[in-house]
Amino acid sequence: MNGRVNHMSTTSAYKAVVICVFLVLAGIPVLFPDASAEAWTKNDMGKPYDGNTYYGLYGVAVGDGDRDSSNEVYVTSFDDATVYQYTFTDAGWVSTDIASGGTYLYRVIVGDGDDDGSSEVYAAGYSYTWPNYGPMLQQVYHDDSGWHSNLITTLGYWTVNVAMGDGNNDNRTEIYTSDYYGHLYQNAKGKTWDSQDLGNTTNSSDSSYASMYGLAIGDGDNDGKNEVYGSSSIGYVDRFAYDGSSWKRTIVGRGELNSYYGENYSMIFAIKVGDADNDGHNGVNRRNRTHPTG
Ligand SMILES: [Ca+2]
Ligand SMILES: [Ca+2]
Ligand SMILES: [Ca+2]
Ligand SMILES: [Ca+2]
Repeated sequence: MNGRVNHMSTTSAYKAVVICVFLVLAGIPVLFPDASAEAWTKNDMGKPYDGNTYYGLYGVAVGDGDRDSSNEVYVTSFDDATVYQYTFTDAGWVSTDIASGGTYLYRVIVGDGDDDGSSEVYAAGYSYTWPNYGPMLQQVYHDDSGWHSNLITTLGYWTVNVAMGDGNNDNRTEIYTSDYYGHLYQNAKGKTWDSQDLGNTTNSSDSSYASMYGLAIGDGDNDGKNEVYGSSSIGYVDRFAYDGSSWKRTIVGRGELNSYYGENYSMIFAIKVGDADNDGHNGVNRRNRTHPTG
């Protein structure tokens, strides 16, 4: 009996070491709270749909998506292509199906993406639903009669990320999407939605190796104006800046080149714009498979 207990302890310790090593290799900071720190409690909010979980939930966002002055949690399910709202009630977390329409849903964000003064929910992915095959940026909004949704764009191929902000410095909010082929798109609401291809990260017009998985908006070069930043599977960090008449792409950095497999396997999966080194200036922080880099 003792031998079995000891064996399990050794196995557990080994697993803990393996997990820590994996997290470090994956470039994810591992934070160990000190003993006196307030403890976080993990709550399972429940699975929002029945049936098998094959791919699970891909996107999560917090915000007042239904315009009732309280925040909720919004998630996108890859399994059933549905946007769910989680609301906290006296009985606990309750999930509600608020939109279906695509086939594969990656991301969800909450905010005033159409710049009309009220918040909405935006989901991005790829639609195999006739007649709207293609990339999907879907607006989901709530009014007195319930939830409604609109398809915003059909540009590009397989929308892999979405961000919201004033990327072109006209004092209005737009939605920026990036796709599997490395293109960046701007989706702006005037009387109707206007979607434009702002450029791409690869010399070839479409490359499945160039997927622009990282997307961020901010003043990364500290000139007092916002830009849109993308990072891609081929390892570039790109700056897309609007000068008042046209968009220009500048390469601001590269990740570590995979010396064995080359550029096409040098992915930078995520980027953020912010003052990570607390020097009062913003920078672009990128994360690839092995190292977080400032
Ligand atoms: Ca709300
Ligand atoms: Ca709005
Ligand atoms: Ca703008
Ligand atoms: Ca700037």
